[in-house]
Amino acid sequence: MQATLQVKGMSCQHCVNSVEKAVKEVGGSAQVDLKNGSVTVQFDESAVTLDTVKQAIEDQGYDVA
Ligand SMILES: [Cu+2]
Repeated sequence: MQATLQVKGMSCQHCVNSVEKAVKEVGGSAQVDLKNGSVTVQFDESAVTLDTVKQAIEDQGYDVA
């Protein structure tokens, strides 16, 4: 599944790396668009839920809309 999330608080490459790494750790992949403050995530729904992906991003200190 693919979803685009609005994520608040990302401001630099460090944030991009943190978010991408966090999503990777739960088994998905993420593409961050800093300009739009959005993150497009892709993951296998049979392995991980959207909530888990969101939580992984929030655990890094960002707000997921
Ligand atoms: Cu940053």
